[in-house]
Amino acid sequence: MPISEFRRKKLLYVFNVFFDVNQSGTIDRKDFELAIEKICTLRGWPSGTPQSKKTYDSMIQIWDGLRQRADSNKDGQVSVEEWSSMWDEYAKNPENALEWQTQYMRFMFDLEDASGDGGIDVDEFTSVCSCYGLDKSECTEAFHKMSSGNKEVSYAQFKDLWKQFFMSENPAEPGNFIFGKTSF
Ligand SMILES: [Ca+2]
Ligand SMILES: [Ca+2]
Repeated sequence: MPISEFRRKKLLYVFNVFFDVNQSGTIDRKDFELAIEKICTLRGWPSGTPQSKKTYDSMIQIWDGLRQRADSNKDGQVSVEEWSSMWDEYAKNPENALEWQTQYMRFMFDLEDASGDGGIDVDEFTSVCSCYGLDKSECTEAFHKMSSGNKEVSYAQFKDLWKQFFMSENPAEPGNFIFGKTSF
């Protein structure tokens, strides 16, 4: 069965905003290097600090995992088609997520939970999403929709919302908002 228009839009959005950082039309290592820079600048972690090294190591591991699984023609680039078919597989069986997918989910949660107290609040969420170029007021609205009006989102809740984002065909479900966009 082909991927529905709604799910395709969501996958393209994550591809364009969170992965293809230099907007070249494909994902490669350079995009990850740019994302690392963005994150370290946002957090104020100069290169050489343990936090910047940890960010670098996690992101490069995520890239290696993504590349190994999705870059089927081995050209060092992940295309929109390779990306979409990989997430379509995930949606069929999210309990069997690829290692990099789980690692990325955890990475994003830890990044957003800047205070490290185990919950993401609206300011934490908005600061990370806006560093990827998203509009702050839309991120704020997206947070309230994903948290269903609660002040914080825990990791257990985040995991469920994450799964919903990639699987849901229902635009009203809260998981659709975890990447800071309010409509697709
Ligand atoms: Ca790119
Ligand atoms: Ca927090």
